[in-house]
Amino acid sequence: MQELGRLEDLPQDYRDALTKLNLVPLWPSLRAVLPPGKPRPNTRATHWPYETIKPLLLKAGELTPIEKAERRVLVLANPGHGLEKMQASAAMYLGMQLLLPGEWAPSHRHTPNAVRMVVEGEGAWTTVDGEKCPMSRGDLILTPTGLWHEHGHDGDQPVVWLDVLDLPLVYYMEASYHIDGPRQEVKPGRGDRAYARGGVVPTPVFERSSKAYPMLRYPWVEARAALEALAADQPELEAVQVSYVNPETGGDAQNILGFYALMLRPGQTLQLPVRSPAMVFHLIEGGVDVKVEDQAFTLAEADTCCAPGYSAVTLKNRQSDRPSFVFVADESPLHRKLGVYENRG
Ligand code: GTQ
Repeated sequence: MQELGRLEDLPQDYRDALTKLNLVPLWPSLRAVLPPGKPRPNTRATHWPYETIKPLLLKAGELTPIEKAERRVLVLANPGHGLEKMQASAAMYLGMQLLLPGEWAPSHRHTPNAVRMVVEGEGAWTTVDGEKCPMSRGDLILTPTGLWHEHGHDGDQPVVWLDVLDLPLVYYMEASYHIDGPRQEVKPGRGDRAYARGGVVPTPVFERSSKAYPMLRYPWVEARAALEALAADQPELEAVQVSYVNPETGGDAQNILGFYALMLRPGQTLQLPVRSPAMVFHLIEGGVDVKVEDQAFTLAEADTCCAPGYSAVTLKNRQSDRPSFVFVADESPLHRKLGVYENRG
């Protein structure tokens, strides 16, 4: 590959003349912005063990009242991007959020899409667009772009959940903002009940729902049962995985990030294809070894890790007698829509 000229090769007066006119020579930076063969991601494979986060999150509960936080979150920041950027990957943001009994995180709406994966505790709820969604371990709750959402807690133990947002992308697009609102009135109707069974959807007098987001809560009991049924039906199937989809369209549940649940059979080792989108893994149940290129992590329950795009990822169930269950988030919908999606096998 041809060595290109460096900035230092140019006379200083020429460089100064360019700078004054807001001009930049391309060739000294060409290889950096178009590296050979594959991207050079800033995203680093990173592991955030829950046992290290939890005491600090509970401490935040003592140090900072909810009124002073609005959202009491410790952000899982990727050191490869710089911690202050608060990003797990190019497009994904991760945060662990704590809500204490009786607390309320007031209603707002914003342009980035969010989902919540409930980590522990019972009795909390998120009201999204007037629909009150109970939060139980492993449940996935969507708060898509523009929809009002607030969190409350009627239980007696701390509740923790993982927030996954496309905030870094929307912020980069200079399209990120929020609006505060009044407490929502809870409306009748629950998408998780109306769409409780796969394969059939509500069709009152032959009309289907035109809602962009007809289902806002995906109960873990249903996703887990779907994985168990799939594994039993197809004993030869290697990747026992389901996607969280919009039940009206069959398309991705949200526009930018994709969400999946994966079951690793007892003792199974699963090699994932090398694909362009970055990925996040959060362990719902079991114990899993994760290898990302030459880095290795052991995920305990409630641990989270990320892998950059274009990397070889292998997952291994550490349990030989029981399955393990992993929640996966990735940037596939974004890559596919933009036409840059790649699967290199
Ligand atoms: O719960 O609405 O982690 O607005 C970051 C921004 C959570 C939320 C985050 C948010 C929220």
